[in-house]
Amino acid sequence: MTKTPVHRLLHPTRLLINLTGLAGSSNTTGDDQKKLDVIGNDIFVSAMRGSGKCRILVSEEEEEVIKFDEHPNARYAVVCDPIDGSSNLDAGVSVGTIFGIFQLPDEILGAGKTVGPEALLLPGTQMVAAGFTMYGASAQLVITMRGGGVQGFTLENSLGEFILTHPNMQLPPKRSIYSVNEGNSSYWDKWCTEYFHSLKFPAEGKPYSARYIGSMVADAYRTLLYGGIFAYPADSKTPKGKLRILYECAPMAMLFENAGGMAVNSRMERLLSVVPESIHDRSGVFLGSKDEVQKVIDTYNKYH
Ligand code: P6P
Repeated sequence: MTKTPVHRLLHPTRLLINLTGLAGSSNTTGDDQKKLDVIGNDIFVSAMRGSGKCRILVSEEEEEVIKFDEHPNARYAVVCDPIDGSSNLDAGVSVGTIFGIFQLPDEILGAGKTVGPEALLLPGTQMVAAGFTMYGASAQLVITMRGGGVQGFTLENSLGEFILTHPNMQLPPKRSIYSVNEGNSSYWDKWCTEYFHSLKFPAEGKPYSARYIGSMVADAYRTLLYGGIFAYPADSKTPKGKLRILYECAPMAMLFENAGGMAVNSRMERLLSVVPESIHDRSGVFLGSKDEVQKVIDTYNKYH
């Protein structure tokens, strides 16, 4: 029997055919897991384990906290969405990995000490670093914040290295672009409906442009780059909101605040101050240019 040559087995088409589609399972928050969700999660878990620096890990794809008891003195806790936006994968839409890093208090570290999920029920202000990667058709990016500015790196394929292409990213204070899934508008609160209506039918000036990809990293990156506002409001369909506090809202809020923007929840509270009730807790989110988020707050305050 003739053996199939290796290059035929590894042919991109073959790999792609095998890697798209559903994995036949669902994650902790009920989303259908794509094959790349599972693979991305496995890669992230093994990378955190192998680093020797991570004590516990929260992943969107894992019901429970992952504890690396083999590293009892590791000082960091990591939260991540391994492949955010994966529901769009088969359509070739940019997806990415969102992560946040917390430093654990010394008193809970050391051999024999147990560290549980309660160690991560913290506000995003406690993070020491945050960032996301974006795997897009035009470029692969890493956007990070550690101790101050927001830095953007782009993969230079010929070198196989990430180059600092967007040093100290800063959002413009305003930009007439809004990004929200308008398919949910029948579920929005009255103040929220009025806010988006005011962008589309302004009393003066031109209407805003609408841009919505449905992949948070892609929508957030565009908003970080051009300005405007990204929103996923809590509404009558998702009273707590859809996006997860620990590994979607908080890391993005840290990046936007450090890039001169703002990030609030559906009660206009600073997103970075919100403490999750559980590791997969959710929140409404409005994040973007400072003046644009202030318009949301002003409209909300007319009703409360
Ligand atoms: P909808 C992707 O599934 C995700 O978690 C975020 O990346 C994205 O912003 C949001 O959900 C899109 O949700 O309901 O508009 O498809």
